[in-house]
Amino acid sequence: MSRIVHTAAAQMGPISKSETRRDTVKRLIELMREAKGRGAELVVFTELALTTFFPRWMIEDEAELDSWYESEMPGPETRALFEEAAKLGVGFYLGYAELVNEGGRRRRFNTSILVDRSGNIVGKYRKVHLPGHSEPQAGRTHQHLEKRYFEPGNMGFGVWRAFGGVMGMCICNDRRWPETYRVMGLQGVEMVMLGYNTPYDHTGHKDIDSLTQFHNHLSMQAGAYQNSTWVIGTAKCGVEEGSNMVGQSAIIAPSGEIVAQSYSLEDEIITARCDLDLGKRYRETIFNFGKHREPEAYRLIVERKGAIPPAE
Ligand code: CDV
Repeated sequence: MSRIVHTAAAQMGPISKSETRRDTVKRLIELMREAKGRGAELVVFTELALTTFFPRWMIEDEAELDSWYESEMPGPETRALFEEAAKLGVGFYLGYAELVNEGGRRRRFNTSILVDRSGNIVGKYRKVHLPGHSEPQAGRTHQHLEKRYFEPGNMGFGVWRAFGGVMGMCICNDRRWPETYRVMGLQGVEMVMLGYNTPYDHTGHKDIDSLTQFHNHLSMQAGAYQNSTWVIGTAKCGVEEGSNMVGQSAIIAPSGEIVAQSYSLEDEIITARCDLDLGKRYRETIFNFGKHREPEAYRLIVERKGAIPPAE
């Protein structure tokens, strides 16, 4: 049986601070329709796809902060996207800010969901690797306050049987960490979906800003190859409220090769015919984890608290 998933990355250009959820959802629906028209059955939207990237601002008013989060999914403003998905028979990955009452307190997460072709949520992931700071940093043109506005995800890196394969999710900064892919790789993941908002000036070291594009692809291509999985990376990009963010949305095969890439810094659909069986030729040979991984050796190194012996 063929295990082809026609997949689209739905890149978004900037979302302004004043753009309403309703307007943004309209953009997402337009992108979904175009993706369907080009044969896609699964559309990967970006991180925090419903709003501007609000963690670039210091927000002290609680009600104002709450306004950037979703407390139900779907809610009144997002339901149209789910309805359109069911009508078109298209599934999707969507990133958004989640506000939830859990354990008797209000909690905030940077979240993504996987929705099947009937419009039902089949998986949820909460971002583990939160970049940035919890306090504004002096001398920065733009803040990155994810550590202030979100808790680290408490759901681990799950995988879900959907779209005929084993599907996984992560969000933006997670893509730079080998553990992200490996934890899913150990569960047999065949496609990792992720969205990102990546400003060029995120390290504060101007001399390495020019490597931002290189590192974007490097981390996703390495994660794909080393774990025999497809990776679908979708950007929010362009100059959003003065912050210049990288595009380069990409669909990456288990070989590590980029098979589709965006060329603009605007709303743009890219597609690929993703054969989920393609990972097998790596998973069963060079990256046969059962045969070639050496967990005992890794454990010994970790127990020595680092590979480099302390100086005498
Ligand atoms: N939204 C993000 O997680 N952005 C980070 C930047 C700040 C380093 C990223 O990894 O792209």
